[in-house]
Order: sequence, then structure tokens, then C-alpha cells
Amino acid sequence: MKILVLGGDGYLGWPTAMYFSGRGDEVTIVDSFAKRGWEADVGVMPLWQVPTMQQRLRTWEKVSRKKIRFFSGDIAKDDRFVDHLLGEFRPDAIVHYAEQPSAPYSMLERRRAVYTQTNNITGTLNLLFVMYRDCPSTHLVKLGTMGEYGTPNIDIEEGFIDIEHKGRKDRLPFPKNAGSFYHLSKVFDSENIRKACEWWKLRSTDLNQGVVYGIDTDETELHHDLRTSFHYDAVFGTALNRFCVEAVCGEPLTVYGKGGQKRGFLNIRDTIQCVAIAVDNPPRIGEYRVFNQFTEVFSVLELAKMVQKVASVHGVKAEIQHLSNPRIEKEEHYYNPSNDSLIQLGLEPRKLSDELLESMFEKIKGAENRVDEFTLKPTIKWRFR
Ligand code: USQ
Repeated sequence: MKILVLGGDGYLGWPTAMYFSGRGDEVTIVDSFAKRGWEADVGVMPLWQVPTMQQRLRTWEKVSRKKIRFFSGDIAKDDRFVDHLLGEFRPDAIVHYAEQPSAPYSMLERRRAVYTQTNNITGTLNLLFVMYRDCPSTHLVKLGTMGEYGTPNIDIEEGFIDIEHKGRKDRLPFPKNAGSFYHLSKVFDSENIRKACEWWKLRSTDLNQGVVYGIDTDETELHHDLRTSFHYDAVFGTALNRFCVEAVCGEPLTVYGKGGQKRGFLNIRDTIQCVAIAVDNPPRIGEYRVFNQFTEVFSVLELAKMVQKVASVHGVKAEIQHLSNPRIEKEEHYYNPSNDSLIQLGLEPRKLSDELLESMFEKIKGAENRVDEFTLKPTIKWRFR
């Protein structure tokens, strides 16, 4: 297959590109390196230095004997770049990660909120228009988020819900209740994609992904220059990755508020598995479908306790600190999302285990001296006055 990975320099994009290339697909990466700029903007760095794209591609070619093509460009700002790209390449599938992924970044202040929504929504819109013109049968695999739904007091379905209202029935988009300007950008994306599929007979899978954790995939482990961008800071780091780094550094585990916030989680290796399942099982022409992409549900406090237990085996006494919650979110709530679609298509979930946490600890230990403890503290508040 010809696969275009948008955002192929990122935490998930780079391992995704290597995975498809490794199995023999023809892969092209596009990235604007915006993420490296956002990191500099807020003064954070990944735990391990990320090699340049050129270094990554050279190493990949040496290790796998496979070639990945790369184009530097911004799909949100440069519509002519998108024109050329799709006009020339006409991929079978586009895996689209090229968005600002951090909820805290989007809540920092007006400029970052406007940027997040402009960047995310415009990039996807550009793509939809050019797909319609040049490659309408291409399958758009779009990274959405479980955060689009929020935490309703009913079971969460996959994108749509059958409802009965005043004696009449319909199947409608599942109600959205996003928790940040970032999550809202994904809500708008979803609607734009859904309507483009309806109006223009495009086809797309919207992967509403939960919180990803983990350091490595089979491909990143092949060489240290193939590692991916692992964040532990309070802006780009996700909860479990942060807790592991905090524990290794002897810092308290930063549970926001009561810690009863439940979310769907998945291992980075399962992200790759889910994206591959979506690519290999495309929807019909004109179909917009949503897969909820997570493997397990935990509360934040449950995760912190698991990390604390494994830390104690390593002789580290990790203290759980209930910080005043910088976000506005429910800290105790019902949460029962479905992930049936991916399971039915063959997803084999890797469960979070003590062994897995131990292996994360071991890897992080080697880089302990690179941790900037200051960036662990959550300084961005949802209500800033
Ligand atoms: N949390 C803590 N302590 C921390 C960090 C987070 O208690 O040190 C809590 C948050 O308050 C939240 C939960 O953990 O309740 C998840 O936070 P997170 O920072 O791990 O994840 P989130 O901001 O929701 O965003 C991440 C990714 C985003 C993706 C989303 C999936 O950054 O790109 O869309 O996970 S989901 O959460 O399902 O919407």
C-alpha cells in the first residue's frame, strides 16, 4: 500500500511510519517540525534527545534496508503544499497525526488556544478538500480522541448513538463534551470529516484514542537513533509516562485532585496495532466510522498506585501527592466506553502489568540525569484568573 503519515516526526507518527515501512508498504512522511517549536515555546524537551529526521531516515534505511520518503511542509498553513503532495502521491491511506496534541498547551492563553484550533482544524480541512479533488477513494485514518466525549453519566458508544426522543428514534452523533480547547479542535475535525464523507463520498476512520503510555515499539528498539519522542513534562507528557518518570526521580506522583478521573489507556504498541487494523480494513466509499481506541480503563489514582507498588520493589518510596487540580474536570464519575469495533477486527490488547512498568522504569533510569524536575510541575491552569 501507499501510505502517507502526516505528523511523522511525533511520538506516534514516527513509530507508525517505521511499522508500515517495515512490513513492506511504501511510506511517505510529512512533518513541519512544529512540535519541536512548541517544545521550545514552553521550555520542555523529550527525555531522550530526538535525532533529526535525516538521521532517523538514514538509520532506518541501514537497519531495515527499507526507504521512507520525507517532505517537510505544513498542511495547515500551506495549501499549495497539500495540493502538490496528494496530487502527486495519491496514497491508499493517509494516517493523520499532524495536530497540536496537548490539552494544557491549548489552555495556556489566548494565542495558544487560537493556534491549536486554527492549526488542527485548518490542516484537516485542507486535506479533505484536496482528497475530494485528487484522491476521493483514499482512506483517511484520523487520530481523534476519547476526550471528545467527556465523561457522561451514560455508556459511551463509538461515535454514534441510537436515541429515542418524544416517541421518535434516530441514530445521531454521540453527544460531545470536550474538556479543553485542544479536545474541542478534535470535535470540530470529526464533524468536518463526517460531513465531507456524506457530501463528497470520501471515506474515513476516526480513531478516538485514549491516553497513550510507553516508550518503545518493535521498531524503535532496533537502534537508539530510532527511538521516539517521549515526554514527561506537564505540557506534553501523559499521565502514566509522567508518573513513571516522577517515581524514578524520587519526585511525588502528581495526581490532580482526588484522582478518580477515569480514562481509557493504551500502550504505544497497541496504537500501532489499532492504526494497522484500521488501514487494513478500510470503510466503504462514503463511510465515516468511529473506533474508540483504548484497551483498558483506569482512574488516575489507580495508575499512581500501580506505579507506587512497582517503585517500592525497586526500593523507591514514591509518595502520591494530590495536587489542587489545574484542570476543570470531574474527579469522580461513571465511565463505561465501548471499544468493540477494534476488538472485533482482531485487536489483541496488551494489558498494563508490573513487568511492563518495571521495563519502563529500567529504561527511564538510564536517562534520569536528563530530567528537568521543574517541568514536572503543572503550571497551566484551566481557570487562569
Ligand atoms: N493527570 C494527573 N496527573 C498528571 C497528568 C494528568 O492527574 O500528572 C490527569 C488529568 O487531570 C486527566 C488525566 O490524568 O484527568 C489524563 O491526562 P493526560 O495529560 O494524561 O491526558 P490528556 O490531557 O487527556 O491528553 C492526552 C493526550 C491527547 C489525547 C488524550 C486522550 O495528550 O493528545 O487526545 O490523552 S483522552 O484523554 O482520552 O482524551
